[in-house]
Amino acid sequence: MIASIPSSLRERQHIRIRQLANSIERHWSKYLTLSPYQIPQDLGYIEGSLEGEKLVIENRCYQTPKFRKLHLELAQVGDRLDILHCVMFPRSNYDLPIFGVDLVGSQAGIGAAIVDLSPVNGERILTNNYSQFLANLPQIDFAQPRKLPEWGNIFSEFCLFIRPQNRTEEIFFLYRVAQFLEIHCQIALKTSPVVSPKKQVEILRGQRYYCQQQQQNDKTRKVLEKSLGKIWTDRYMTQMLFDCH
Ligand code: BLA
Repeated sequence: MIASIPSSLRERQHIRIRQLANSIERHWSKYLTLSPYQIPQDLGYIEGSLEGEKLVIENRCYQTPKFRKLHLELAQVGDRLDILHCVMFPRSNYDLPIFGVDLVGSQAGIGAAIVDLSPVNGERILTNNYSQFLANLPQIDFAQPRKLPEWGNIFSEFCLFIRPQNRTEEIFFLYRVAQFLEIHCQIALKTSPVVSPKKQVEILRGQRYYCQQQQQNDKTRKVLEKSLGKIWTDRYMTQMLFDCH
């Protein structure tokens, strides 16, 4: 079970971020056997304000028999930007995709909402069980789909990247994330380890590539650099957000 420590930051954040964080943790405690995860020193809770605006980051991490790291991060920049970032990294002896979600919101609304189950096996395609479930989800038409940046070649054909137009679309997005999580947790529970060492090497290489590409996200880097500086940002992006084992 996840200890119900009240998160001060969460209570101050955009309601959809709060709701999504709660939903992710509900799925994790319902389906997975969570153990503590050692967060690198000084990177669990961060406050920085080098150039003006204050940045606060709260991290929660767990591991399970099939996932080397479940990471939920909540961040706030001044009183203008709220961010939720979540990645589930499978252990490299499981042929499972990487679940990732990013929600960036302000008082004006949610500007970016992205969720995916990204394949990292040698072929970089989702296994049949995933693609069948995902293809069978009822279609939701969002008014403003967004274009992926170049480094986004890591995402699957089911990646959803939008700017929600209103409350209804925000709620539909959260609902879709819950469906992705539900599918992922249920398939992961039934998945057996990969025995072929060659396959494991391919999965590891796929996870490394995923991390390398994500580290190229200049929008994330810029937000962090402004408050933490270059050295901390580099350390944070390579050791906390997208570390590759
Ligand atoms: C975009 N991410 C962004 C944006 C900001 C951040 C400010 C721009 C929003 C916009 O264009 O409207 C900031 N995201 C952060 C920060 C953190 C964070 C500071 O996670 C953490 C401290 N990013 C991820 C994951 C995915 C992801 C897991 O961390 C996907 C699964 C995607 N974020 C992602 C993409 C964009 C984005 C694709 C758009 C980038 C672009 O348009 O160039």
